[in-house]
Amino acid sequence: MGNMSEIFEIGRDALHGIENRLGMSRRDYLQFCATLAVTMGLPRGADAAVAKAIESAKRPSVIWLHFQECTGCSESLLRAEHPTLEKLILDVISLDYHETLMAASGHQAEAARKDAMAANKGKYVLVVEGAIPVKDNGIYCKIGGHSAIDLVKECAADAAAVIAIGSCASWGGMPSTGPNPTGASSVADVLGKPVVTIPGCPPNPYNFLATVVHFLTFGKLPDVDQLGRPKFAYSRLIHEHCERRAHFDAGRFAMEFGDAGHRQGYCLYKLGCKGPETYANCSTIGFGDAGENNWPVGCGHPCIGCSEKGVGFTKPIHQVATVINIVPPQQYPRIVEESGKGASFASAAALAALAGAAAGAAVMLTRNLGLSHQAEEAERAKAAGKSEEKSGV
Ligand code: FSX
Ligand code: SF4
Ligand code: F3S
Repeated sequence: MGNMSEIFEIGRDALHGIENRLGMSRRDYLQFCATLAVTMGLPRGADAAVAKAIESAKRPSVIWLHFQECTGCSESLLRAEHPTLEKLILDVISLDYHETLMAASGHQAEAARKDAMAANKGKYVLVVEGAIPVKDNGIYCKIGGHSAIDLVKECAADAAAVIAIGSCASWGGMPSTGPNPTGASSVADVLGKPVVTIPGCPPNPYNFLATVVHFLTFGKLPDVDQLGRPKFAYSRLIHEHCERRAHFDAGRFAMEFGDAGHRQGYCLYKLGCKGPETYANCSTIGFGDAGENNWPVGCGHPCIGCSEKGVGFTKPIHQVATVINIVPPQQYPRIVEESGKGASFASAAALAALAGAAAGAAVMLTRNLGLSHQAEEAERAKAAGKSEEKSGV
């Protein structure tokens, strides 16, 4: 924990208030604030500021719109395994309009949206979940008689901040998969201005919560990259922090689901893992508070790049990824020396390093991965031929 004196300045009464509100102990609450501060990449001591902000800041009014999507974003926030996450989300924001959660329907629901917008003009946060169909004047998604295009423009006009949650709202996501018959588009494209995006299908709830808490703590949204993604969560490739990375560097790959390599937790690159071209923190923070390794690759499935525009729902799931950034593998020790298996990744790295500069090495490595794959295929064909000979087929 960071700056204890600042934390105690928050005051016991205030913390008791939090304990009652959230039904969690002071220790758990402070630990939670520390986790959020770490998720945001904030320096030591910032957990105190986070705790103070959550305790004292007025809950921002949030208007949450749903368009073309599966509601997985809301589900992932509210069905989180961590019992306090849902409580905290509903405690730090005032969710004044959310079509799938509110009890009101029809005219009452419309009135709730208008009232919340009027009462919090210029101060509310607009969260958009789902893509917006723009083809044929937006007739493919209408709520209360209004097209998604009109609704998002109306609600964004007086918002203090707009957050696109999930890949659908961030860049079109699954509904925009070719041939994209409805013209599913991102919030930024429809509004014609950048917005904060939290892609992922669904995104990690902590990334949303950390973004909102940043807004509460510092009065502004976090720094974002050129795609509007908070840098604290999306500035690293999944591949950079993957627990299977050592296997990648050592050239040990699962070749088929259920084969020996797959069962031993080898790298899933050759099964199409898009970790090498997907920017997200899935490999470091995991999902659902259900323990370590609770993320796609941790569960044995290749990352499909669900958060990355141009990768998720665009590239075939089992097509091998483009390796766009390589930390020179010669920095990593070999794990195991296997002979007679064709060029390993590490030996390719050594050759590439001898051949020239790091950039050239990256190209060589990518190329040699293919060669390594071919060599392995040849080995397998040879082995299969031998066993056929043995069995007299
Ligand atoms: Fe679903 Fe959200 Fe995917 Fe989309 O998440 S989990 S289809 S990103 O908008 O509800
Ligand atoms: Fe992990 Fe995928 Fe990279 Fe392999 S390719 S190290 S499984 S992110
Ligand atoms: Fe999605 Fe890949 Fe993360 S599939 S959840 S970006 S590991």
